[in-house]
Amino acid sequence: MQISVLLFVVLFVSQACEGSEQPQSCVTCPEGWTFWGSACYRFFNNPISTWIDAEASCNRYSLHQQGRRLVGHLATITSSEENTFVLDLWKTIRRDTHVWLGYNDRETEGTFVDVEGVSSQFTFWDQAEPNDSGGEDCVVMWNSDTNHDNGSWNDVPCEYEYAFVCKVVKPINLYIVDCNSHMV
Ligand SMILES: [Ca+2]
Ligand SMILES: [Ca+2]
Ligand SMILES: [Ca+2]
Repeated sequence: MQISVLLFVVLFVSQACEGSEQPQSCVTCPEGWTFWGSACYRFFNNPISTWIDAEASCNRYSLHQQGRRLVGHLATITSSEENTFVLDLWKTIRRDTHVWLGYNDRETEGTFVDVEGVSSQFTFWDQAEPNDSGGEDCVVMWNSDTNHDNGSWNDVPCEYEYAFVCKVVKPINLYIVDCNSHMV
């Protein structure tokens, strides 16, 4: 675990920047991660995991910078554009039918929140979801014939094992570097 965290940090700071004239923001992500908005995203499906284990896996990736530790989490999605980005990225990698997102209603039935306890301003529930069918407290993006693979959301049992998508928020203003020196 220690090694993977260190590797992640090294990869972050070793990315080459575009252009070479002046110090600038680096907006690239480590190999295997994809930058969008102000975060890096990566899908995992080996092994597939329960919601809890998937979140723990995402937590292993973090960036230490200027006294702050930016920890990875299961991806939260706050806009239609972000949902489309995640869906498209997922489709380029593998056609899993379900992928864990960073929301659950384990604390208060019917109130879906992220690990910080915050509700998303954006939701994209599939028709008749969330339905807590038989006790469903964790959220997936799913592709099915009925939703025409549109990446809508469903609540499902947290102990099911699925692929998952991690997100490390990466404020650009924390990451101004001299691109010629490649030093933070
Ligand atoms: Ca419940
Ligand atoms: Ca529920
Ligand atoms: Ca459901």
